[in-house]
Formats: sequence, structure tokens, C-alpha cells
Amino acid sequence: MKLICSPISPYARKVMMLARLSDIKLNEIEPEKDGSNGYVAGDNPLGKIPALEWQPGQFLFDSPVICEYLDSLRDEPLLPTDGHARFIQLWQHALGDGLSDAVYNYRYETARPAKLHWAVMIERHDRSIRNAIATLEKISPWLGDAWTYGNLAIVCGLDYASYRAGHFDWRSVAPQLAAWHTSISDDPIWRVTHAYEMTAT
Ligand SMILES: N[C@@H](CCC(=O)N[C@@H](CS)C(=O)NCC(=O)O)C(=O)O
Repeated sequence: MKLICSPISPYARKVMMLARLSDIKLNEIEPEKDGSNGYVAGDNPLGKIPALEWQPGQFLFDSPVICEYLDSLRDEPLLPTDGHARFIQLWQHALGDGLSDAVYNYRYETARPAKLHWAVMIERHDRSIRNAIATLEKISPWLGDAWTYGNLAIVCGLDYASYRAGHFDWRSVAPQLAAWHTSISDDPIWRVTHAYEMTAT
């Protein structure tokens, strides 16, 4: 299967990690952006990555949908079928993705020329980043040391925050979360998909 992706995208990286974790070999293709159309290579009408060609010429998106699909191919899916445990994982996954969303939005607000900055929106996204970190710090004792459905999104969100929202040193306000992140990141799957040092600008 072809995956249109880049490890810089926390959403795509999450999919790349799950595929490696599940021994699913994907043909990973890094697309070029096409102006205001975004990424067109994946035939995603929204112009975004990741997109997975799961049937010839048919692409799945967005990343939670791709993750559920890949997870369903596993002998033992990460996402529990049982109601409560399942929704805890989906909630954690959404929190990790939500952190990535806030960082992404913050980044694009602050990347504009200074005269176009909209202080209210910058503060709005910054607030979401800080609140997501505060919530993650509270739940960090329960996250566990395995790659769960939720943990994949949370780790990708945290790394993306370090990369694109460096104005906020989340480790200094969330020491338990920082310790958890350090221990779960000591893993080849984390290392081979971590592209930020090479490309940081
Ligand atoms: N909710 C989507 C978000 C995907 C997304 O925003 N991807 C960004 C890369 S990090 C993108 O493709 N941006 C290109 C654009 O919007 O032009 C998902 O989970 O897949």
C-alpha cells in the first residue's frame, strides 16, 4: 500500500509508527506541495497528508481513520473492542492529535509576516497547547510504557510541540510527562521516524 506522508507531519508520523509496529510494509512517498491545493499526491480532496492508498486508486484519510484501518489488520489490534477501554484510547488519541492541531495552528499563525499576526488567535492556540500539556501531565501516570493507540498520537504531538512550539518548554511544567516521554521514546520505532533534528529551521 502507498502512504503519502512525511515524518515532519505528526499525523503522518503516527501512521508510520503504527505500520512499523505492526510489521506492515508501506510504500512511503513524500509529496511536494502544490500551492494552494496543498498535497495533491494522495488524492485527498483536502490536500492534506497522510493519505493511504488502501484500494487501487482509493485513498483513506484522515490519520485516525488510517490508524483504525491499519490496526484492524493486526492479529491483536491495539484499539480495544471493549467499550470503556476503547473510548479511553480514542480519547487519548484525540488529545494527542488535538495537541498537534494546536501546535500546527500556532505555527501557521506565527509564521505569517509580523504585520499579519493576529494576537488573539496566537493566544488561543497557545492556550490549547498549554491546556493539553496540563491534561497530559495529569494523566501521565496512567499512560503506561507500551505503544497504545493513544500513546502513538500523544508522543507525536509532544515531539511536534518541541519542534514547532519551542517558545513553550513543556518539559519544565510537566515533569512526570517529560519522564514518561523520555522512557517511551527509547525505542527504535521512535528513533527511525524522528526527523526533526535533521530538518529544524
Ligand atoms: N486531521 C488531519 C490533519 C492532517 C494535516 O493537517 N496535515 C498537514 C501536515 S501536518 C497538511 O497536510 N497540511 C497541508 C495543507 O493543509 O496544505 C489528520 O489527522 O490526518
